[in-house]
Amino acid sequence: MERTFIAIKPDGVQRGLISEIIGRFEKKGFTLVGMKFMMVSRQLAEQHYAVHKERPFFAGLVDFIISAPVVAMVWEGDGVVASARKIIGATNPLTSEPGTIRGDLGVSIGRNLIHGSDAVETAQQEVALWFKPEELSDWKPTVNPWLYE
Ligand code: DAT
Ligand code: MG
Repeated sequence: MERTFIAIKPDGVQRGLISEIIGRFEKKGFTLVGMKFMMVSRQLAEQHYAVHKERPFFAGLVDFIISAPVVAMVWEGDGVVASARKIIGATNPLTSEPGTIRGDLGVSIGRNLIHGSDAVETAQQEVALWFKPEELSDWKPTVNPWLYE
């Protein structure tokens, strides 16, 4: 089944929003298959955001991501990559729709609370970058027949 990489950024952790954010994915019906609370090394942050390395905000973004712990997670479910992006909302919280995580909880682009992989292929790369295979649990919630026909 499809998997995506989700990370609660340092602002979400510092603001006490971990349970609020995790709860949205849990209540939706997606399955948590990996999670760790961690300080991110500069090397990992630079690798994760390598696609943005020429952008003017890159240095500040990396400094921000390593400034406090993050909650790194892998979530599983049918269509989870695109659905998680919808749950997260547009990059700038001021324009994210109400009802999304960023739209409900944030006010600025550099403090937008959460990362989510943007495509199935990116998700596979990010899961592999952040997690060893043995850190992921293959399990099927007993509630699944009530979520999937
Ligand atoms: P997203 O996180 O929605 O996938 P992105 O991949 O374009 O957005 O950018 C990665 C992160 O970089 C984003 O979550 C916040 C930061 N960022 C993006 N554009 C920015 C900008 N113009 N100024 C400051 N930070 C920015
Ligand atoms: Mg992105």
